[in-house]
Amino acid sequence: MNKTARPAVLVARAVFPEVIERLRGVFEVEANPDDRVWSRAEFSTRLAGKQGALITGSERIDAELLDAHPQLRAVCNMAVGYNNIDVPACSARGVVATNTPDVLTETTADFGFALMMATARRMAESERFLRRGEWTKWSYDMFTGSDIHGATLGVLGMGRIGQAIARRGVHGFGMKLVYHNRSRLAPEIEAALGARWVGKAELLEASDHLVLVLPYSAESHHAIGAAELAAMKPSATLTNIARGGIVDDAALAQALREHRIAAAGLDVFEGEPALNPALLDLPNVVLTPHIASATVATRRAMADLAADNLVAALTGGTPPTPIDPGVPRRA
Ligand code: 8YV
Repeated sequence: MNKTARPAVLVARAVFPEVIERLRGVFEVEANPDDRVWSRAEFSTRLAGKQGALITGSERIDAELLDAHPQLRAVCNMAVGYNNIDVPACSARGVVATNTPDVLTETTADFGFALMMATARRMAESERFLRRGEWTKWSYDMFTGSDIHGATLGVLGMGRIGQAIARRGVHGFGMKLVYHNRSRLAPEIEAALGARWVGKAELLEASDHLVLVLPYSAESHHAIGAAELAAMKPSATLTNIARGGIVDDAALAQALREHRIAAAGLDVFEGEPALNPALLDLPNVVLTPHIASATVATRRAMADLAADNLVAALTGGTPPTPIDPGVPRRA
């Protein structure tokens, strides 16, 4: 292929150098080695003349941006969640939008389970206490938490990651499982997990440990707010590894302060990387910076899959993981 005819692509955030090198073998690549989070205006300026973009959750793709860049043919997200992409707007314009499902399922489930356990067993709070030099004696009730084994695990959003967390709870820790999802699991999967589908109200009431794994959308915005928190057991924990905005963080901070639930584990926040300062002052919340998929192997697999999608989309191939498989391509 004539070098000047190679498609031009933008890689919006820093990523494994090997992945950039591979893309340079196929495309003219503009990368972001300093990993600055570009403003929307700068992102748009850099998209000029690009046929494709490898993006992350930090970059928003909407109708206005697509209309400003009619040459754009593919946006490949290095994430399974795609609430940063207006998929119908892409499909309507023949722009292929892709995400990275499957490759992060088990890693993200490991983290969700670990965060739930850290929350229930007060690991972060007790570690801070120890580091402050406050550990002077054993006490029968020092950092007593709640059990995971034998407890009732509640899962809101029973997709791939929800099911992987459920497997850990049921098969590894003998937990009972209740879940709520728009569509029920196939009967054989429900049977294998001993899973009970319940309405959202019953899920809130029954869960000892409630884990949120649903996609963010207008419908799931503040799915957990003051009323939902009030319906939970005072001994319950809440873990959010899905998206900020699914939980009303201000209402959660208040519920934690008033011990209306026991504790929370949060990997995602409304308006992240900023977070509600009220959360920082609370002892009974474990806070992590959106790292549920962050193992070296999984981040590499996500980057490789995003690159596979970009290469296929712009070289006449079939992208492995399109979000909307039916989209006719922009010429
Ligand atoms: C990403 C995620 O790290 O895949 C997702 O949906 O939330 C994370 O795995 C993050 O979105 C960066 O793009």
